[in-house]
Amino acid sequence: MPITVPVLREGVDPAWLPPDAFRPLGARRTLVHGSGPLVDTVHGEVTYASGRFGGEVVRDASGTPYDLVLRVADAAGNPAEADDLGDLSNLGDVGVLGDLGDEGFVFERSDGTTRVTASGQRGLLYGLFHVVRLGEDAFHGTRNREVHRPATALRMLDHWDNVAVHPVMGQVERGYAGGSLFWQDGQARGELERVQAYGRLLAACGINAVSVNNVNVHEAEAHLLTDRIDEVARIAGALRPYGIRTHLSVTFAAPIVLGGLSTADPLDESVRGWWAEAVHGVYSAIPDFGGFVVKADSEGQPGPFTYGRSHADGANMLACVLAPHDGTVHWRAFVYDHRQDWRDRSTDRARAAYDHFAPLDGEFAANAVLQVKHGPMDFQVREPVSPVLGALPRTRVALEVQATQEYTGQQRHVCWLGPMWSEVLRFRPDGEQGPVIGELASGGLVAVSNVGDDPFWTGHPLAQANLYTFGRLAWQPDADARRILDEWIALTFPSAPERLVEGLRTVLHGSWRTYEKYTAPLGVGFMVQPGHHYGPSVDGYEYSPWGTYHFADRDGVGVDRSAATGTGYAAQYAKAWAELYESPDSCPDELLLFFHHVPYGHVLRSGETVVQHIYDTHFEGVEEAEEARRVWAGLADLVEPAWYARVAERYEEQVRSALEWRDQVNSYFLRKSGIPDGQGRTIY
Ligand code: GCW
Repeated sequence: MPITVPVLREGVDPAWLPPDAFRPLGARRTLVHGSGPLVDTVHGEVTYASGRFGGEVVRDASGTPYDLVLRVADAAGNPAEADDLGDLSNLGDVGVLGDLGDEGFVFERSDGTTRVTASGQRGLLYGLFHVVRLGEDAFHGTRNREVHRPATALRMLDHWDNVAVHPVMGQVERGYAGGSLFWQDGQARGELERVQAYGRLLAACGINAVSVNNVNVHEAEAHLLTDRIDEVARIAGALRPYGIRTHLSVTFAAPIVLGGLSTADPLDESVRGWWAEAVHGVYSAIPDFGGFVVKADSEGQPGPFTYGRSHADGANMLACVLAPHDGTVHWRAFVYDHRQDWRDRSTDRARAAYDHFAPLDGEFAANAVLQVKHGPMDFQVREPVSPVLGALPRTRVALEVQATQEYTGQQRHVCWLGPMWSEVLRFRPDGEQGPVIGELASGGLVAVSNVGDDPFWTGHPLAQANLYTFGRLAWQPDADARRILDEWIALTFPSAPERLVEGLRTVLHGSWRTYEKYTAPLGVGFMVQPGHHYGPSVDGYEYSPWGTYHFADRDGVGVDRSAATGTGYAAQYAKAWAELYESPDSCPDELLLFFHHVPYGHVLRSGETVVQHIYDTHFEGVEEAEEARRVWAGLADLVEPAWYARVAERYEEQVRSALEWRDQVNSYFLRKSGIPDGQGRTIY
């Protein structure tokens, strides 16, 4: 039976799956071949599109020709059932299908027929969305066989959603798109059609896993693991038809909080027994459950340190009870001292994850994944790539990025993060040789979701591009981010005139660098308002316990992280990078203040002094934001009014906020340094 494609309530934006994106497919005659629940999903999608655009869907191979054949075949290239598809000779190559795995597919076109052949049902689903992405191009000419398969098996979104509204963090911690898609009034939503539609959007960009609750696990969320697992099961049921496995964040103290035990010591037999029992319950309710996400010994969350145990002990205990069920534990590496004394210059938060985890390489179980933030601090607009990602060759490592724009404009500013993520994924920890991060992240790619129950999903409609880009980069980490953006534009705005396509590219392509220009300079980070992290406050975190300092004084600014005179962080990299970062002369400009404390008159590699660079980029950043606002205004006639208006309204706020950033940062450095702007512009 085909599934029923989820229908969005009036006013909810279809994002990158507007009905028109299915027009080319929906006008054709399609054979869907194979069986199983995800084939039913594919069948449902084609039925829906055909019903809308006058095509036809056929389930049994009878009669030819077809415009499109979507089929699941076995590893030998044979269709799942004997039939007379008549074109198997052209599949031939046994090896290819054998390598496809459950998620890959072969795409080809000859003799007027387009064929997607997968060896697993998930592959068929991704093949279907490949056809949707190609649009009319999928149905013309001849195409040699292309093999598509994801670089990594786990492409995940973590939701920091609270079940009950948190007094400080609200419903979604660091969420800028309304309430939770999953939880409302302290429980799982009764109506889950939108969750299913979310799964559909995610499948269309290649995401296959979702964690449904905050890694800061409060009382209500803790119970999801045991007595409230049926609520999670309902959500999992809504995501499953689109090939998405559900994961849960759990508290390390669960045996105490939920089980009434006196300890959560990972080496204690009763603790292990309690977890095994709990996990058994989870899999009884959700047989394809993905696993746990754990934030332990971090920002107040409990962890193995309490019992004098290592993080490998903690992760492995959970891995062990999950293993019989094919589950995975995602253990976060975000462990640092958040109660630091700002007077203490010997402690460097940037060092913490490496210092904690590098020595544990080789100790983690096969189904334990170490989940590492892309930078050593915390999702700043510019950070070096975390040295942890290259330091544990015998550990499965996952890369974690933030699609939610906590430090990058909170979905009030346009900040397309594709170029930043690409830079991280292409980074070679060993220098010239060796694998890139995109290859090293064998444990998967994870983004903190930027989605909520807002009608546009992401608050700022243009932030949809971040979610889409993440999914596609997770599938293919070396893909060109700009090509992904073009795909997003083509899907979101089918048959968009060139002026719209160009306008969207213009406002998105450079938006990350624009944001960087008017906020914290040269990799120094933070300078945000404490707590909510929106808007400028240059000294907001300067005397805080969070380990986030810039050390500006009358002579200079920046953090000395060199091995020779600083915290030694630079030495956590392999030789090539360690040497490059060690000296202010070779350190890349954009990271200079992350690695060095330099005088304001220090001349950058660009030839400009540090203070003049700060002034110039802050003026430029505001000009670029104003220019983007102007470009957007010129697209008013081409974009649906509500969409247009939401973006236009956010541009007003972005420009206001950028000005505030510019003037506070520039005034601060003028007052500290006493060095006037070389161009004589007004600084307050
Ligand atoms: O970026 C910081 C956020 C916290 C978050 C933490 C983390 C969920 O400010 O809100 O907590 O990172 O990644 O655990």
